[in-house]
Parts: sequence; C-alpha cells; structure tokens
Amino acid sequence: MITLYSPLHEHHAPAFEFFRGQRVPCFESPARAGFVLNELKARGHAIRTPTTDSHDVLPQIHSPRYLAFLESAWRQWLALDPANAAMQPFPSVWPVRSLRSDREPVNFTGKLGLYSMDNGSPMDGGTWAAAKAGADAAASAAMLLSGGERAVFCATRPPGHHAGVDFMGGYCFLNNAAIAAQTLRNQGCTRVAVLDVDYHHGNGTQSIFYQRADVLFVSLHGDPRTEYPFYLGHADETGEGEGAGFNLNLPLAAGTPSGDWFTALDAACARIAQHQADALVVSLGLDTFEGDPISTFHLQSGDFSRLGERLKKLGLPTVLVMEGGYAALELGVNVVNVLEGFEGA
Ligand code: SP5
Ligand code: ZN
Repeated sequence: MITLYSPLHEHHAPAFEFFRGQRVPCFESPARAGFVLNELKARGHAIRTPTTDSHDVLPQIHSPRYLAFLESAWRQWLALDPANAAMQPFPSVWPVRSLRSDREPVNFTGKLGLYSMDNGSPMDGGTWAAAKAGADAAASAAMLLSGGERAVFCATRPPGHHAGVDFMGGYCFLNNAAIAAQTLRNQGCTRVAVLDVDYHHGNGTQSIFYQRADVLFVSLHGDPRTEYPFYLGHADETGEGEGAGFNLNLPLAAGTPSGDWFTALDAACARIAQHQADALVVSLGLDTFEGDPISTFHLQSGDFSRLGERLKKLGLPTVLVMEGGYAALELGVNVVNVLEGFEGA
C-alpha cells in the first residue's frame, strides 16, 4: 500500500498545551510522524509525496471565513506584537449558547474563540502549512483510488477528525477524512463510508456529513459521557433530514476490553457493508492502544494487525488517514501493523 507523507508536518510543532492546569509538552508531536516514517521504511513500504492540491475541495468542507482565518492566523498574531513570535495563542472566550457566532469579531482572541471548540489545539507559524499538506495528502489519496489504487495511507499530522465546518479542536484544523470522502464523491463515487476508529468521537466528521445520505459516518469511541469530546458521539445521533439513518455511533465505556471493541468493529463493518459504498475512508486513530497516555482502551500491538484484516474484508477501495495515537514510541509499529494486516488479509 502506498503511503503519502509530507515533511511539512514538522513545521507544526507548538511547544506546549494545557493539561490539568499545567503547561505540558504537546502529546501531538512531530516525533509521532517520525516514528511512523521510520517503521514504514524499516518494513519496506513505498512512500510518496502528495501531488493533488486540496485548494478546490477545502471550501466544500470548511467555511470560507474559517479557511481565511486559519490561513492568516499566525500573521494576525504577529501583527499584534512581534514578541508574539515566541508565544502561543490560545482561545479564552467562546460563543456558547446565547452568544452570537454569526458576527466575526475584529479582535484576534475573539476570532480564535469563534473558530475553536476547545483550548486543546495549539498552533504556531507552521500550522497552516502542515494542515494544508495533510489535506493535500487526503485529496491525493482519493485521486489515487480513482486511478485504480486499492488502498492508500496518509501519514498525516496534525490529525483532522475533530475539526468541523468552521472550527478547530482536539489538535485538528482541517478535516482530512472529510476531504478524502468529498474528493471521492467529486471523482464519481456515489456512496462513501467513513469509519472512525480513533479513541475519541470524530465530532467534526459527523457534523460535516450529518445531513447527507451520500456519506455514511460510523464511529466507535469512548463514551462521550466520560470521554472527550463530551458533547457529541452518543448512540441516539443517527443523522438528520436526508442524512437520517446515515450516522452510526457505537460509544464504548472507558476501559472497554479489546474483545468488546472488536465486536463493535464487526457491527460498524456490517453497517458499512449494508451501505453498498463505492469507497471507504478510515479515520485511523491509534489511541485505542493499551499504552496510550490519554485514553483507556486496551488494544495490543498485535490487535492492530487484526484491525487491518477486518478493514480489508470490507472489499472496498480504502483511504486511511492517521488521526490520534500518543504512545509515540509504539505508534510506528501499530500503524504499520494495520497496513500489513490489510495487505496480508
Ligand atoms: C485527534 C485526537 O485524538 N485528539 C484528541 C484530543 C484530546 N484532547 C483532550 C484530552 C483530554 C485527556 N484527558 C485525559 C485524562 C487522562 N488521565
Ligand atoms: Zn483521539
């Protein structure tokens, strides 16, 4: 399976995030992709640079004002004070219920809050370039599928599945899985399925496709009653309008054993088979791993081979995009186990 990788991800390297009120090194680090790249090379996988520009598909997924903000955010931050070059912007005010989100503030902090779901998406001067390179990889992968490729993996960071039409969140800025799915639709696929196996619910992807029947969204994840992102991902969210019946959430209790996780995966795959999709996009989060520092599931490295085998059994042209997974040392092995499980099945 071809892997798409852009070194531009390295430029997204914010120094810290907030965790239990303290500044801590970002869990979502450049080293993550480095370990993945090393393992891919060590195990003889083909690596290519993305070739398709996602410029035209981006506004099909994200709002123009959000894209304009993201692209210019760092310049705006520096314009406030050159000393900001050494600082990280964080939102501190959000337009929650009863506040207006239709008016874009002039003030930078006002804009940042408007376009953020949390304070968990630190940015720096390389964030736009890295996120755009990830979106380009997602679009390129979809193009390779329409050229006849069976499966393509995007070794991207930052991840994407928490990013919605007009907001960042959970380390995510551009929704790579949605960009891949939309590109597949643009290329003539009638029905696409997105399967999200990250530990956290893919709230951004769900919300983007919630009213659409052409893109089925299926997710297994930590129960939002106790797990991030808390405000979406419940089983009663089944889609709306034309999208009614085209959203399936399979929330699992924190600490769920791997056997139960694979049972839920079977249910997810059964729904996807029923959709009669032309293509599959997998939001491949590896934070279901036993050793993940911020999650509570118990998958072992060998279980990721089994995941790859199960995905292959769907028999669909498949784009896999990397999402979370914060046990950086084991991330390469876990990712490549999925790919080789898929190839070997
Ligand atoms: C793409 C992705 O995986 N994003 C995840 C963002 C999670 N951000 C909030 C993490 C809060 C973790 N709390 C963990 C408590 C562990 N003791
Ligand atoms: Zn996650």
